[in-house]
Amino acid sequence: MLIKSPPSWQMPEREATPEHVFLNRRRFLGALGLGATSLIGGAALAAKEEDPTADLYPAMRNQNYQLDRPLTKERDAAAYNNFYEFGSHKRIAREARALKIRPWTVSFEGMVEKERQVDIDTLIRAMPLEERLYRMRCVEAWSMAVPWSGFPLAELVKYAKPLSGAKYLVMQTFLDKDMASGQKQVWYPWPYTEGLTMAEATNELAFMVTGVYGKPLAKQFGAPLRLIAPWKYGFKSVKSITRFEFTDKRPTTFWEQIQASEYGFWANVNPDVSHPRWSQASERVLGSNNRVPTLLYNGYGEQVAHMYKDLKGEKLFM
Ligand SMILES: Nc1nc2c(c(=O)[nH]1)N[C@H]1C(S)=C(S)[C@@H](COP(=O)(O)O)O[C@H]1N2
Ligand SMILES: [Mo]
Repeated sequence: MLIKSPPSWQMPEREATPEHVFLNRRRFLGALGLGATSLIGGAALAAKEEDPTADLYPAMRNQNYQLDRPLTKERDAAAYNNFYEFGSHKRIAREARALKIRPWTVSFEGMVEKERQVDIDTLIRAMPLEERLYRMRCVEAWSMAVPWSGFPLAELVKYAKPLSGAKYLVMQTFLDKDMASGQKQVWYPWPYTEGLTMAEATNELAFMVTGVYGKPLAKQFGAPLRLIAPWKYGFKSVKSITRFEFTDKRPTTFWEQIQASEYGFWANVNPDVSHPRWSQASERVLGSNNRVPTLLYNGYGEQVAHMYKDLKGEKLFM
């Protein structure tokens, strides 16, 4: 694969987000009399207006998922996002307003009893919505703690009726380069593709997200449907999903195709396994300059470590 320029998030965070870019933008917004917050507020409002499931939020919080740190403020989490379909920088909320989230169809394909498509609102209303507080750790060594709303991925797997031979669940983002200008960058292997083993997909922590901060998902977070696998680096948590495929072959995922030696299939969080170009020992908490130690499996070992016990010769932490 020909790579014209390395994706910015392959660099350590301080290089990926040079301070001057951020400051210039702040100054620009200041000159317009706009704070970053008013832009974000606008994006969140737009998502809400268009969303026919808005009445489902806030969903009831599931108290089994507690945090060891304060929640990240909405304005911090909503103003610092990776969504390469709309550009390779972090202030993606504005560009992501081009994402059209209705009508939205999701397909179930491959090794299922019967392939079919379902409208997103029918799917969401068929699922048991709840709210969970999760930590989320990006491979770039920043993190946040967020109240996601959604339903267990295991419920979607049940709904899709996979055949017993299925070993992996592949999840893909939409493909529409007229809507998402980042997809005109032909050196990326669009559409964004991710995958989990069936054991991972049906693990209690794997969560299909439809909302955040007590509202339908704002577009920059990957509306209307995205994965959160909180024990893995953030790039596994694919946004704006349109296609689920059950298969017995392990998929090659988006970042794995770009740079397999740095972003593998498993990508479980581990402070002791460095990225080839930076340490993973600690993380910057969004909205502060605090660094905190990174935890094995992002602190979710009790729920997930058993899945990897007998896997030999796999790069589980890359
Ligand atoms: N389709 C798609 N999904 C994606 C990405 C992306 O660029 N496109 N970025 C990933 C990365 S690197 C991270 S860290 C998380 C960021 O999620 P957030 O913006 O909600 O924090 O989304 C992941 N899912
Ligand atoms: Mo990431």
